[in-house]
Amino acid sequence: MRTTVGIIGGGPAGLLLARLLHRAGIDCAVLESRTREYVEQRQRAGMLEQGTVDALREAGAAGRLDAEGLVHHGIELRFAGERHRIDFPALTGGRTVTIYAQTEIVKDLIELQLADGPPLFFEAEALAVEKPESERPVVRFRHEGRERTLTCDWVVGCDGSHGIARDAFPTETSRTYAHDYPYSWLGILADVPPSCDELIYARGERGFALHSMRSASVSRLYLQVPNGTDPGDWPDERVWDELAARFAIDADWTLDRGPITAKSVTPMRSYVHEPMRHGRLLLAGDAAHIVPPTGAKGLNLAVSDVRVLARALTELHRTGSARLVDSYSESCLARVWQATRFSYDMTRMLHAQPNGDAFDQRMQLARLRRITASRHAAAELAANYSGLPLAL
Ligand code: RFL
Ligand code: PHB
Repeated sequence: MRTTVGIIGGGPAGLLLARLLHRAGIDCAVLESRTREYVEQRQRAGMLEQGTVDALREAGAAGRLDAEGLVHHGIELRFAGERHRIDFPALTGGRTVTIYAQTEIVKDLIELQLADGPPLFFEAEALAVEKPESERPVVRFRHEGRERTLTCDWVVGCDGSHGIARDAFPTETSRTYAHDYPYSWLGILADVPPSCDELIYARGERGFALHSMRSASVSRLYLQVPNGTDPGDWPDERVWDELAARFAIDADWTLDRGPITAKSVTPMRSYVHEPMRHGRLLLAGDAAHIVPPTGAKGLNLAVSDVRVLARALTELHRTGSARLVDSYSESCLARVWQATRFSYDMTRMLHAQPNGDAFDQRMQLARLRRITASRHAAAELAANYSGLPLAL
């Protein structure tokens, strides 16, 4: 098989890139190792920056997002028995964020892709990228029990944190930076209307909790738990009791309970792979970087990478200029490190340190009090959360 841009991975990064290239008249193909059902059900992100919504609109993939997405104007911070609202439009000159599940973005993009191309192969597992330094890099993959090859002008690794594209980067010129946090998140989906209009980030001695949502009738909630936690040790009653205790604030507020339909544990990690390009192989999304979910940045970063990359490949295709392809890694990494810093700061400020000392706790409270007391500090949080501008 032969294509111009071979894309490994049919998550949000790979699917959106395929859409943007297709609209620019660039030939591409997507290889996805899992089944369609699996990728459409994988529960993950939900909070979209304005730039992510704009990118999906540009790709012609925002019909349902515009109809069903929930526009949010702020978040609530809860700590030390207090609640404080961070008002995004007032602090950022009008920016908002939107709640729309990653599962729905993936469904929308797959439907478009299967309707009018480019080709998307499920259960097509990439095994290796060969000759990335050459003019014609090759992806070796397994599909329907046979080993096959896809010869490309460019290969893009959108194959997530466990992908294989990174393995084709030479160790001498690659560097990885990683940080593991001493806690995980237990996430649940529940068939119950959210107990709040906006997301609540709650810090307390029992640990962090987050109240998010998927729709007017489905809630998404998270609890900080120790690494290695087995979801089986958390029967529904225990989850709700713990959430209620962590969000408890005053008699006016109660957490509504309902049937839990999904439960899973995710470890928290920061990871950056530099550079994001080697020869004719480029990385985008979780394949190149992971952030802990506290700042809601992972999916948004993946979309930003893909926007920059689609513009770069389009310019190359139309004018022959490799200027934007050459600056791709550097321009993405500047934004990636800012999101890595913000996610790290939010995570450290809101989670209980296992065996944390009293000094750590006072530092967390001092940070939170600075944000709630100073318009300047709140504006800094709002600017990062709602999304820093995309430098192109
Ligand atoms: P994905 O979504 O992991 O997709 C990669 C795809 O590549 C496929 N693949 C392969 N295909 C072929 N051959 C191979 N050898 C392959 N190896 C892998 C995989 O099957 C998969 O389909 O990466 P992508 O596209 O870069 O997207 C990144 C996002 O999924 C991720 O950053 C976010 O989900 C992170 N995240 C959040 N991000 C936000 O912006 N806002 C949020 O509110 C938010 N909340 C979250 C999150 C992630 C979470 N978890 C579970 C990690 C909440 C959670 C709990
Ligand atoms: C979610 O809705 O899944 C979500 C929202 C905000 C976060 C993380 C996850 O910070």
